[in-house]
Amino acid sequence: MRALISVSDKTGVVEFARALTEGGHEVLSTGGTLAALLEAGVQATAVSDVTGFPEILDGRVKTLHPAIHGGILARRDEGHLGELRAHGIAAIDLVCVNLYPFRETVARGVDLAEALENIDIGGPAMLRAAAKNFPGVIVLVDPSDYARVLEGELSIDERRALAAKAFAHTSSYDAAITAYLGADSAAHGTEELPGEIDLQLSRTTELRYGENPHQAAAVYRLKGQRGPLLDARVLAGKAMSFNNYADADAAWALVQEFQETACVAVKHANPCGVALAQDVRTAWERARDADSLSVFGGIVAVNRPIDLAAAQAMRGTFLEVLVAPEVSEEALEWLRAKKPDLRVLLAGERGATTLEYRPLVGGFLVQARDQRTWDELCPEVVTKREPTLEEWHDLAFAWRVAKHARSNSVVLAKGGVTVGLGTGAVSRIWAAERALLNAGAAAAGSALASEAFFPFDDVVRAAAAAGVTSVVQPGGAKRDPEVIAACDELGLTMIFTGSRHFRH
Ligand code: 93A
Repeated sequence: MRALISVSDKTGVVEFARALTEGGHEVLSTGGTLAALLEAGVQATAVSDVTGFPEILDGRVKTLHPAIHGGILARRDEGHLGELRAHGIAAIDLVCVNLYPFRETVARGVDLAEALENIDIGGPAMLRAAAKNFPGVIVLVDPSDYARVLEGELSIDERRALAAKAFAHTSSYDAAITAYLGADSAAHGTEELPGEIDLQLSRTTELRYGENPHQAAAVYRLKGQRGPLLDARVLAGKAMSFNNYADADAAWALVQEFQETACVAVKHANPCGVALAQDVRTAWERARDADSLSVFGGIVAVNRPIDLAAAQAMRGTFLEVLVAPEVSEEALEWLRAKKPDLRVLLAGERGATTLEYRPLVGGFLVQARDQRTWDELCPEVVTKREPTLEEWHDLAFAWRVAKHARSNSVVLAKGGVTVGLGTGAVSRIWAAERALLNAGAAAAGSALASEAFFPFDDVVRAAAAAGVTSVVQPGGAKRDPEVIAACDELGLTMIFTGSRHFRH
């Protein structure tokens, strides 16, 4: 067997290569890897001896050569192998590659030139080539898989699983590059904000009062702007209040995060129960039961039409507002008759508003809205244990909720429903303790999301003690290594998103 080894992370590579050569296999290697192997006394051939071409352009081109890619990509049939022979190319049966540490490099805050230098091109090309040809080639991207290869022959299913792992790796690598380049172009300075904002406001709706009865208030529209609440149609119920608008806006923004049928219950601008389900009635019931105490007087948003079954399931619960994309005629008739006070709203268009304004006495703070979604992130597993598929779903779900909760927020979720929420806390551990207390026994097996990083390992320790099994957070704290070590010690899996979502 001929193995090509080219790794940036050199963990375990000397032992692996030594075992291969002792087993009578040939090892080919690139500059740094070759040097490490030779220094450890392991026999290996330089890739440049195979290609007959030196590494050029500071290593930008080292393995990008037909002698390498032909050897990896040839089908193991007479036609392709004959073609290899005709060109004097030997087949490569194992590709062991891990990539330039792009994520780690940009996390250090390097300049663009250094970031670009750390975009690996040859590595992903070899990984993808080997993974495409997995029936004939073993592809290794993770040092923890080296041992298995040394144990003996791999089944076709095992090779296929390794190929899937390689593609997952290159895809997440590309996502990290995309996020970096995209984030860079979305200026971090204020250049993209206008120097002067002409706030042309027109009063659209009178309100009885503001947040409290002694405060005057009305709804104003920014000239030319649209919005789900600004343009909502009130189909039934009492007049909307100031707080109803604020909470319904928050509920609608959160429910829009989900493709699946979802229901969000909000109190005081914070989610108190969020759930996914097959149908809108069940989503409502699950969101309600997530915290049946807090939902009293709640503001509810769903992302599917309200049907009669869903409306009737709201019977026993006092609600202030219901926002939906549509309401069936019979549901509306029933709601008007049975819950005449409930404000039933059809949300308006989202509009193209990209800025948001926060009050500052005498002015506003202005910022670009936080429109980053889960799908744009490139989560990185930082613990020894990888999340299971269920954990991935719960982590993504909990993260979406945490993004819309007031900081500090910690969200626990399991099976597409929140089981505990700690929101608007002045310390992260208190947010976590609140969420864990809320969840009680339901914390067992749940996923925990935090909208900002953990300064200490206290949250993961408290979470693990309550039975939480997976964690998502941005990462980036000084003590990340301690937090990761605590997770490994406690059997938790944790992912870093690299993206913080404060909401004050
Ligand atoms: O600069 S590259 O994109 N061009 C290449 O042709 C190439 N071939 C392998 N980077 C390339 N690699 C990468 O070099 C591998 O993915 C690996 O991360 C690294 C190993 O380099 P060395 O053996 O010199 O430490």
